[in-house]
Amino acid sequence: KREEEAGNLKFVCLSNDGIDEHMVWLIGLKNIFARQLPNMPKEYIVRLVMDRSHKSVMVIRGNVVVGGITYRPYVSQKFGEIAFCAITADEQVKGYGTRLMNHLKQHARDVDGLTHFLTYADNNAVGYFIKQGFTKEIYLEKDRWQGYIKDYDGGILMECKIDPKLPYT
Ligand code: 1VU
Repeated sequence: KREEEAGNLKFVCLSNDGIDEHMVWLIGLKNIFARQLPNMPKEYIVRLVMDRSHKSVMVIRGNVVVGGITYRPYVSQKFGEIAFCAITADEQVKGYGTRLMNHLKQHARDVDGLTHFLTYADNNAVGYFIKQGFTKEIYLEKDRWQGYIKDYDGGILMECKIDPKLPYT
């Protein structure tokens, strides 16, 4: 059974490109975010997940979305802003969140050319982000990100430097 599940697992990174199957996955991810991030307005989640300047890395088992991370790459500034991150309730704390973040780092570095991530982490998710290499200190020069990401007082701004060489996956 375990092998079957492992074989069925895939990680994809995509945005709203009009392909039916991608749309179904993005809607599934939007529903996970809406449930797991109850403080976020649902309309705001839909808008960003469906926005073509955002991308989503998703973990898919069978053909069902288990979780994902939606981010906006600022290619000229070489950093990405993570907007939402969640795993469906009954699959949390099984390592999917970690694997997802590793796929995100690999894709962001190798496809988008990014060097850093910034995110406003929920208080209760700070521990998870620290384990993924994020810090509360922001080392990135302010002129690279100021004005790109908006101030938001519902969370803690955190940063992660993407290793230039490490194989993440
Ligand atoms: O490696 P270890 O076993 O030592 O640690 C695990 C796990 O125990 C730990 N961890 C956490 N630590 C503190 N607080 C937490 N809330 C928390 N969650 C997990 O981190 C290590 C990795 O665990 P994992 O890879 O098994 O993590 P999950 O698959 O459970 O994914 C983590 C998240 C946070 C995504 C998942 O638990 C989740 O969806 N939680 C509810 C929604 C949420 O809080 N999302 C993040 C909000 S912040 C945001 O979206 C804006 C960016």
